Amino acid sequence: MPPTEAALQASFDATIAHHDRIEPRDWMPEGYRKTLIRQIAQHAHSEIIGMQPEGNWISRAPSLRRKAILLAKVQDEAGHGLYLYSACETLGVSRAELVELLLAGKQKYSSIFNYPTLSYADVGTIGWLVDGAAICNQVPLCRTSYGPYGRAMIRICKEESFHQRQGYELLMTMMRGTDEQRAMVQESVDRFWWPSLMMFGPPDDASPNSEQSMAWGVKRNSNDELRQKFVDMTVPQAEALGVTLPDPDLRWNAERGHHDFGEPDWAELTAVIRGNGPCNAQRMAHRRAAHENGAWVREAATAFAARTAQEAQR
Ligand code: BYC
Repeated sequence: MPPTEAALQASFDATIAHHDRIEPRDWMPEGYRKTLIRQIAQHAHSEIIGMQPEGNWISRAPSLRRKAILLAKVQDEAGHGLYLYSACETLGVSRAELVELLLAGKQKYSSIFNYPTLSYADVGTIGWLVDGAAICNQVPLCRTSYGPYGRAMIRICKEESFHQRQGYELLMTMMRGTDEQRAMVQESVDRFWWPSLMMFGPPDDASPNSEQSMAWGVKRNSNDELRQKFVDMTVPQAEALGVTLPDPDLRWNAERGHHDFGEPDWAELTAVIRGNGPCNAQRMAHRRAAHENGAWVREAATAFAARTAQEAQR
């Protein structure tokens, strides 16, 4: 006799309680599957759309060395998108469907990629702050309860750490340069600081998904916990770099053992998520055009696979 739904649920609950992994063929509640598809797809789309702001500078890199580093980083992001789409496909949805959902505006991508990159210093700042925030958020996801997602995150995190370091090294080099270069770095940090804090999502009391996602072990920490960790990690790095973080309320709180910091503009995050950030329309138009221009590659690959299969049968 097949196990009852209650027995399946009990076995799922026990796996979660033991911090063991759920694997693709295991029974899982529909809500868990939907939450994973939502989060992993959003993450995959973020990696792919995240290639645009930095890709914008590949042809204008200031040296061969910088160009090689930036090319490698942007290619890594394409790879991250592919690992994540593959992890998501194990949940019974195809990559083509996920891309359609993104293009139809039914799935999201990270707010951070809706801000423009105005100078080469932004390549460094994205590495330092955006990849730094990504690492804070993603290292705990290596222990997420869904096996394929956790395993994809391990590899992604290793590469993110190279991304963070190349950004910091670029900014450090610029800070050792001319007054003009130092001013470029400060101006870039001023623009990216608050949007980086928003990457962690809304505050815990306004985060509709956190409670259930944490109960399922999909998320291991709350949005505010990770935001605090990021601020604590970044302040000494900013001091070593010689830049000021644009927050007058930022100070060490000895009692809490953490830095206090100002409130991000949550109305701005909501607007950007709803599609009204500075670059949303541009990012989606570019993504749509790339998808349409790549149609012949998908068709050719499908035809080739069909012919190879036919020949193998013969
Ligand atoms: N931007 O209940 P909440 C990268 C949405 S890639 C847009 O707290 P949750 C990189 C949220 O989806 C970085 N939307 O949600 C790549 C939800 O809407 P839905 C991407 C956001 O899921 C290239 C609603 O707001 N990282 O690092 O519990 C180059 C309510 O939020 C944002 C990931 O995707 C946002 N910032 O927590 C360089 C990490 N924040 O879906 C770097 C994996 C919230 O209900 N994802 N929303 O319609 C996560 O850890 C979680 O999904 C989040 C949000 C912490 C982002």
